[in-house]
Amino acid sequence: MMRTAIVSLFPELVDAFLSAGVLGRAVRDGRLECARINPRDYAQDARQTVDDRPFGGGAGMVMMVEPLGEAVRQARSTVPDGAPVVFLSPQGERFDHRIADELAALDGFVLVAARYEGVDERFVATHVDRELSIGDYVISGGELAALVVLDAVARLLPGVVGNPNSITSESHVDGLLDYPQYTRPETHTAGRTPEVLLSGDHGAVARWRRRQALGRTWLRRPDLLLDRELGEDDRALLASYMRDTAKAG
Ligand code: 9D3
Repeated sequence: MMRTAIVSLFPELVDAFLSAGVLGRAVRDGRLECARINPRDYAQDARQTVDDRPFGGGAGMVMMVEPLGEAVRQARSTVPDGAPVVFLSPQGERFDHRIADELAALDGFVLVAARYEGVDERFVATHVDRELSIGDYVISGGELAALVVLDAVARLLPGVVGNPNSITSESHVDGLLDYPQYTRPETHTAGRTPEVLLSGDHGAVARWRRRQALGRTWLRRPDLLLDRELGEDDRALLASYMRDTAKAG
């Protein structure tokens, strides 16, 4: 069982994702636990203030160190000793499959989602072990980012995604994009299903899929091929795809 916690001013946003689909089942099956902690509950004044104006001036508000820090202290009491505190922030290291693997190997962690224009840097200095971003664009708060991380990690936990093969052949696990998929009907005005998929020749299907995965990765995400060494079979499949693409192009 992995024990996590999310610190957020909008626990109801988190709840929706934790009750549906793969994450919901992981929680119901007892493979994942996620406590929700609201910094508002740790505000120090009667008005429950969690943000204030930035020293030095400027637009927007900054989350105060004390409510956030107390919320993290509470969150840490719900996860195993030594579990890291992960702060979702545009200044963080870019989240990817490798980091998801690292987090999935732990017995728990705390995710901190911020709102407003940022948090008091002293909170980061004293409570945060790791800072993660989900990409180079601006979103309105850390909740979506925390849920992206939690979803990607939960899928890697044993038993969470039913068929273990659907994990190993999945995009980015072996560093390639997915091959194209088809279901009924065989023929549609938008096109016919490739004959090989209807042939019943499992070896031919596997080779076609691998060739498509390699070819699409080469066309759409060549960066993914640059930092990996292809085996002899993969090189032949990709060369064949490239020849066909040159002919068709
Ligand atoms: C970068 C923009 N900031 C300076 C003008 C203000 C700001 C806007 C929105 C600061 C934080 C946020 C809220 N974003 C996150 O909390 C966040 C985030 C993101 O915006 N992009 C990618 N990954 C992440 S992780 C958390």
